[in-house]
This record gives sequence, C-alpha cells and structure tokens, in this order.
Amino acid sequence: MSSRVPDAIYDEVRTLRTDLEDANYRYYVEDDPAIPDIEYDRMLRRLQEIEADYPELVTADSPTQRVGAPPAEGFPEVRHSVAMLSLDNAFSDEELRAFVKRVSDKLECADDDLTFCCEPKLDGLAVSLIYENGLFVQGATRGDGRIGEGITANLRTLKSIPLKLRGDSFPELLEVRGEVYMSRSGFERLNEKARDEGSKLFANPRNAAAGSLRQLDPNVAASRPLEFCAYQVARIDDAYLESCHSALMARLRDFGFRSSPELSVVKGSEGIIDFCERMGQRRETLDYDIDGAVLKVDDLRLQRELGFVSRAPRWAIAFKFPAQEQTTVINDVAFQVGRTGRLTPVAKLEPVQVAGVTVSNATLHNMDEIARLDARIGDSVIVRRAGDVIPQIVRVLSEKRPDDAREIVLPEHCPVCGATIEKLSEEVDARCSGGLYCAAQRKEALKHFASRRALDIDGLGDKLIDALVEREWVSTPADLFRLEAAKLAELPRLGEKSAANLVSALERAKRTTLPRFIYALGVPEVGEATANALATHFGSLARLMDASHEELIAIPDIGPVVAAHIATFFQQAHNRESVDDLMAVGVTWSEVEVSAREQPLSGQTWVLTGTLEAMTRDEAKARLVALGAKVSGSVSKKTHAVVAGPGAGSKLAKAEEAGVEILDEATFIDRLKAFENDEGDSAS
Ligand code: I6G
Repeated sequence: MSSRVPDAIYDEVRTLRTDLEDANYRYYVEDDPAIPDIEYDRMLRRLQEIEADYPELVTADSPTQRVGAPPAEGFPEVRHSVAMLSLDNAFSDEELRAFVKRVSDKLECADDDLTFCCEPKLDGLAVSLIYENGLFVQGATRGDGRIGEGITANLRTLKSIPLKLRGDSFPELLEVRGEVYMSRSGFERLNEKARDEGSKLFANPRNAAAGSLRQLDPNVAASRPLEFCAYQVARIDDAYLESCHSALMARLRDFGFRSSPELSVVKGSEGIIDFCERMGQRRETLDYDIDGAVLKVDDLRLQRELGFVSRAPRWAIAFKFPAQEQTTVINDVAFQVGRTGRLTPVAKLEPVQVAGVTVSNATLHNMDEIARLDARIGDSVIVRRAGDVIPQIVRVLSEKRPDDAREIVLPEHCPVCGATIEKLSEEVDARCSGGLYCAAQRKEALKHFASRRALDIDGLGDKLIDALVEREWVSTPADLFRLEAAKLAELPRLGEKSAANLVSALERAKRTTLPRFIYALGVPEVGEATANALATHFGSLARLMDASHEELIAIPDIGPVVAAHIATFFQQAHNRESVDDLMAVGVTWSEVEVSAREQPLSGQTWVLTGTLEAMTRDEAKARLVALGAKVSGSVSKKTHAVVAGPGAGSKLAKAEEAGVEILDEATFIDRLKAFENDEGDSAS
C-alpha cells in the first residue's frame, strides 16, 4: 500500500471491488440481480474516480480494467495444452440408445446404472480460459482444436467471466472451457441500435457473437451483449478435483462462473432421451439459441476409463436438434416492392426443410448484401432459419458454383408497375419511382395506414387489402371509408357479419389523433416518434403541410434527410389530395391531442433502453407520449431523461456522459403515475 493513500480510501476500494464482483455474481451466475444497474454504475464510477486519483491502487483484476488495449500485432496463436476436441453427434433416440449401449458394454454395467449430466448445447463459440493463482491470464478460441487465437483482451470485457476467482482458496492452475454467446434479447437490441444508426444488421446471435470476438479493439466486444457459460474443466490441481462432473460444475459456480441453469443429472438412456425431448420443447422459449443437448457420463473415474476414440470422448455425446441451417440452391431472385418503393431482393430457393419448416424464400436485403455474399442465381447456399426470424442466406458455397451461374442484376423497371428504378449513390436501397401509382406500394401503404399504431382498423388484414387492391375497389386510403358492407360481403371468406364488423371498425377508426394520422400517411422516414414530434411542434396538419425545410430542421431530432422527405411528400399534389380526401370522408382528430404542448411532459424527449419488466416498451412509450413527451431511440444533449432497464448498453453510457437524468424502472413508474394523476386531477 502506498503511504499517501488514506486508509479510508483503501477500505473503500476494497469494498467497492467486492460489491461489484458480488453484483456480477448475483446477476450472471445466480440470475438474481441484487442491485439496480444504476447503483452498479455508480459504484463503478466511484471506483474509477478513486483509481484516477490513486493510480497505484489499480490492479489488473479491478472491475475497472475490463477494457484494455488491443493486441499490438493481431491475435497471437495459442497452443492448447489439452486439445479442444469435438463431440460425436446423435440425431435420434436410436442413436442416443446406441451411445448408452456402447458405454454400458464397455463398462460392463446396466443401462440405468449409468448417471449422466445433461445440459443444452448453446449455439455460440467455444473458448478456453486459463487462471493462474486465481487470476484470468489467457483466453483463446478453439481454432482447429490444437491451436486457437488468443483473444484475452476481448474476453476480459465479458462481465460473466471473472477476472479473479471468488473465494479464499483456489487452484494454482485452472482451465475452464465454455461457450461465448449472445442472448436473443441482446441480439435484438444490438440490431435495433444498428438499424437506428443505419449500419449493417447481424444475421443471427451466433454471427454477432463471432463478429464481436473477432474485432481487435476490445471496446467493440465491451459494447456487445456477450455472455459466457462454462461447460467443462480441462485442467485443475488435483486437490480441487471432484468425483463427478456435476460437482465440478458446482465448484465452478463457487469460483464465479455461470453454468447452465438447465443442468440436470439423470439415469440411463430413458433419462437422457427425456431430457433431450424437454429441451426440444423449451427451445423456442429460451432467451438464447441452442442447437441440441450435451450428455456426459457424470462419474469422472468412469470418464477416464472410457477414454477417447479418434478425436472425441467416448463418455459424451451431442444430441442435435433438426438443423436450423440447410444447403439449397438459388433458383431465381425476385424483387419485392415495399411501402416507400424500396426494392428488396428475395432469393427463390429450391424448397428445403429447415428445422421442420419448408423454406422456399430467403431475404437478400439489398444489392450491397448480394455483393457481400457474392451470390449468383444457380449458387448453392446455406440458409438459416431461427425462431420466427425470416430465413437468411448465411453463406454461398462458391466452390459448388456451376458454370452457368448468373449475376443478380438490379432491374431498370419496377416489376409491378414498370416505373423506373432509382438508386441514389448515397443510399443502400433502390426504389421504384412509381409512388402510389404502383400497386405494390399502394398495397403496402394501405397496410401501414390500417396498422395498429396508425389508424388501427380492426379486421382489415394484409390479405384483405391485397384483395381490395387487386379488384381495384380501393386505391387510396380514403377509398377504404367508402366501402359498403354489401359489396365487402361478396369477397370470398368474408361473410355478411365480418363485412358489417369491418364497416363499423372503419367508422370507429375515422376518429383518430393527429400523431397517428401523420404516422399513417407513411411519409418516408417518419416513424411514430417523429410523427409525435411533428404533431406537438406544429399543432395542426395545415401548419405541418406548409412547413418549410428550415422550419422542419429546427425541430429537435429532425435532420435534413427527414426534413427533405416531409417537405417533398407534402409538395406532391397527389399526397395533398389524398389528405383532403380523407378529411372529406370524415377522418378527424380531437383538439385535445393538438394541444399536446400544454401536457406535463411536452417539449421533453425521453429514451428507453434495456429491458422493462413491469410493462412492454410499447406501453411505456404510449404512456410517455400520452403525457406529451417525445420518445427517441438515441441519446443527445436534448434528452430529458433515460429509463434504463437490465441490459442497458451504450445509450446508458452516453446518458451518463451527457449528464442526462437516468431512472430505473421503479422510479420511472412512480414518476409516470404522479404525472398521470396530475393529468387526471386537472382534467376533472
Ligand atoms: O462443444 C461442446 C459444447 C458443450 C463441448 C462440450 C459441451 O458441454 C456442454 N463438452 C465437451 C467435453 C466438449 N465440447 C469437448
């Protein structure tokens, strides 16, 4: 200890470090957060402040030292002193029974004398972590099993990897293996942010995790929601060895590692078949992707007796669920036209079964993605389907490319209306210039107009809109309100009662709000938040329609691109006619909404980040908007407050940096209730 460090500071550092490590343990290992995120962040900030004042107190295992410098010469080669082997696979109950029979024959015991330790197989990347005298000293990828890449700096940024083992006694040497993965919710948040920032989206959580670990700059890994789950001890001092694998996993938890909360110890082949079936049923409900289950003989003495065959242990097997990836061929590429004319290339595939579903289409996103994949018509490709995500093409098998493979070319004319296709050099997307003359854009614009967050027309689904446009009964939004029940009842599968219900729903939808109406118009780049901001700022549609570019860019969070879209939209005669026509058929909005400027949160911009537990994000957003606030996807100096739930990422850091008020969910709810009560009081 330095002589100039006061004892109180020394004690405070020790307490902060212990408390931060305990908080990590409760959060990542026990899945039972002990303190709110903002309290964690406050303690971390305090520790950073002290370490800045007293640099001699900084240690490599301090929670402040997770993000270090990038490796100077790329990732070094790391030779695994115990090879990182792969596991044999089983694809059916018969193959699982055959595995248990091989084991019981070799050990000369009965099937149900055997005990297995079972866990789900995470769809991530295997890594090895080495601890010397309790300190994390090296992390590496699996590589070819013998030589991997040293990615220590990136792995140090994962809070579920302890920098120092917990407890008073630990082995001199410990090598732990496990999987680095990204949760589904973390992946969604990451892609949501990428979408907000206009950067490339990740195809799936595994690719996102792999891409994050491959970056040389540890700041990238630190900003990604990566997690580690331990599954094996490769090396440990004898004194710490246990008699069975499940006890060793419990020991790892004591050392501070997360292990699978699904870990189960079962008996015989029926036990493991049962486990695999249960995992298969639960697969879609878990917050992380799994591609099967791993089943290990629990007794470590028996594991040693069984040994290895070629490159896999005889004592373990991976049960694989039906593959989420399959190989197929691109037969053709069609171009779909969206609401704003955006063209999306869709690969027409040779139909293939992927995880029990026939897949014949996969999105190719845009021409940049086609170039990135180097995809051509005729190519063999790997398609992937995970959960309810649209099937994606993960990779082109260029070695299988036939001689007559054809390049995918952006059409010059819209495949639906024949108008020219435009592609601005600064935009990724190509667009049909046909506007609402294009039937595809018309259908999509009507679907948007009727959607839940727009005019919320109950019973007017996508198929019905397609049918109405194809029959030319409807071409503008106002036409919807001229539909008669008797005519609608002529449509197949729409009886008289449903037709009458739809007409009533249309009648109800006529009474809307100004923000909803602006959003429903489908101005390119005008989402709900922007529509709210416009309604609050201008107070009336007439003022918005006549707003100049300068007036528009003066509104917080409206940049020049959005302003240009708004101005262009309202300059076009057919859009102004469409608005007039809607008012003529009786669409109205209440004056109360127009006077949003007098509401308690009017003029304020709020940001929601992380997961909310007591309500959905939509609900939180709706309650804020109802109080007059604008809800934005990014933090700026103009942000009034940030609501941060568990898993909050860079937005939280940015808010701290900008000195913006940060609320946890409980405080947020209290605040909402207080404002809502005030509103109720003043209205009565
Ligand atoms: O690749 C793996 C995934 C999961 C494994 C594994 C595992 O246990 C849950 N266990 C071993 C022993 C190996 N690979 C070699």
